[in-house]
Amino acid sequence: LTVEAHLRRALERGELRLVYQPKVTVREQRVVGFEALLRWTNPELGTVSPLDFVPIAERTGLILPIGSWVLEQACRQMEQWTSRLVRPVKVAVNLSPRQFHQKSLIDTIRRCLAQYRVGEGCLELEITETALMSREHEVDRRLHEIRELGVELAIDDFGTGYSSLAYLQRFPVSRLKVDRAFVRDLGRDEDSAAIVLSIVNLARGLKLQVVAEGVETESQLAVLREMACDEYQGFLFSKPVEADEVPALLARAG
Ligand code: G
Ligand code: G
Ligand code: MN
Ligand code: NA
Repeated sequence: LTVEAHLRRALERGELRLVYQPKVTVREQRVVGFEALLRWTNPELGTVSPLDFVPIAERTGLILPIGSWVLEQACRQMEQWTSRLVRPVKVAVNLSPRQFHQKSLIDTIRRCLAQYRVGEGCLELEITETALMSREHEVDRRLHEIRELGVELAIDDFGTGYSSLAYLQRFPVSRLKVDRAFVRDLGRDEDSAAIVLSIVNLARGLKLQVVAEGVETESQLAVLREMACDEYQGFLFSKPVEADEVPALLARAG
């Protein structure tokens, strides 16, 4: 069987799951939320990276049922955590470009929010900068539809898409996520530092939160602290963890 054929059956066979990577404040290293990340383990193929299967899912349209499952699974999980914890847990879910434009997306989100107890403003959707670059008018309308449901929006992989900065002013987004390619060379390469600093300053000027991705070392974190970047994700604090490890991570925070 091809990877595509395996992927076609992955959902019904229960081979997909979500793991969660904490988002942490740069200043106090307090956990403020999690990003849900899809994992696929197949009996024949073993563990397949989303870098390999998400593009196949996107091309074949399988990303639509899979993406709906991801949204629902994240909301179900938030409800479970909320019933066990004192404070509600914020979770960000990645949306593929195709999912973002899918007609039924708004109904799917609405159904998830009706079915599960998800704290106010606790669901966030991450959309890549490149997904926002075409069909400006439709994109703008779609972003507003999502915001009207009380769902927050983040621009993922920011800095890689050459999008017009003018859009940022209009789009109802709350966060920019600095692509980890720029973060990787912080402390070693002045150009990367210049780019990250401009994104942080841009975000501050537009009153957006800014999150650095892929922080692996104390020296990268020190540079981000110097720049007054708001939040970070990365192996330095924690790799993505299984759902049942989330309560302990929240306890470690603070
Ligand atoms: O978790 P990891 O770093 O291996 O993810 C690799 C890529 O796969 C990232 O670009 C990430 O955004 C993407 N990805 C992970 N989970 C999902 C998901 O649920 N939906 C979509 N569309 N992309 C995802
Ligand atoms: O594109 P997106 O931001 O959704 O990608 C998230 C991906 O980044 C996940 O697959 C996650 O496993 C990966 N990731 C998270 N933290 C780090 C890190 O510190 N270093 C590296 N190399 N990858 C990371
Ligand atoms: Mn992401
Ligand atoms: Na990203």
